[in-house]
Amino acid sequence: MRERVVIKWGGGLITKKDVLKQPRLDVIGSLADQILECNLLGIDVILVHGAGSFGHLKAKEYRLAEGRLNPSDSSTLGPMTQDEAIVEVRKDMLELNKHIMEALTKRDISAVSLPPHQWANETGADFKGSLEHFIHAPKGITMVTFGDVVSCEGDKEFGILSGDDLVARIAVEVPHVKRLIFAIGGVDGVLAVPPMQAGPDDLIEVLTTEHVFDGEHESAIDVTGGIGLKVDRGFYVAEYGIDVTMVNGGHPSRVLDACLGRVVRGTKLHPSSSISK
Ligand code: IP8
Repeated sequence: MRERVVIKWGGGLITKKDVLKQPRLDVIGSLADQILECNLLGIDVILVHGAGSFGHLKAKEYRLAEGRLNPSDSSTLGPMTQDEAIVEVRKDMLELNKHIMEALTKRDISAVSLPPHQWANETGADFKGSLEHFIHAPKGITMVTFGDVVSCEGDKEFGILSGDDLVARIAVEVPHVKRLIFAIGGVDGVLAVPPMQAGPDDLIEVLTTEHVFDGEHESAIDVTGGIGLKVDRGFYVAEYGIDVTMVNGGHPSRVLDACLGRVVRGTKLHPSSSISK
């Protein structure tokens, strides 16, 4: 059986996060080159991408992560209803996903996209939905999915399923996954101090659960959990003996090195205990 890696492309890496629906096509192209390299070296990739400005801005405006609001709260939102906003955010995410699928197919990478609103429900690390298509993906096929608006049980009705939750279940439940790589934008990994104050020595190269790190989260933009959620889900995965590394995706060769298990500038997550997969 070929080795598998799960890669999360952060939304802040592949889009301009503060400008509505602006993809970084050059970055997406270079990251797609690294997936091709992985395939040529005999590694199958499961790719999960974040939302960036294709998801978070409207999801924030219409408070989609909170689920269905009562009528008095929803009258304070923008001109659309929450239902219209769900349709728009799903459409926008499909548009971002299309850019990614185009970059992959342009490089002759055979890729299949599985939008979560079609197969997943509930939010958080124990979201529901069968991973059979990921498990049974034929050799050489890159399976792709992404953060999305999904249905939820009960009064909540809907919520935001983050790509960070998707990678956690996928890495643990799909057999033969050796590594999980978070390719993030703007930083080399997890930093000990806020990015604006950080120098090269402030990168935490090996992160343990005891570490104090700068978990600055752009809650004005993000509806999901920022670096803190990645670290949390990363430790969950690392406990199953899977290598988890965060690298600066602005240096695509680091993503490839991390996928191959080479020593790379970034943050490796060191679990406190281990569970067999
Ligand atoms: O960027 C969020 O996914 P993430 C998905 O992976 C939406 O956390 C639609 C905001």
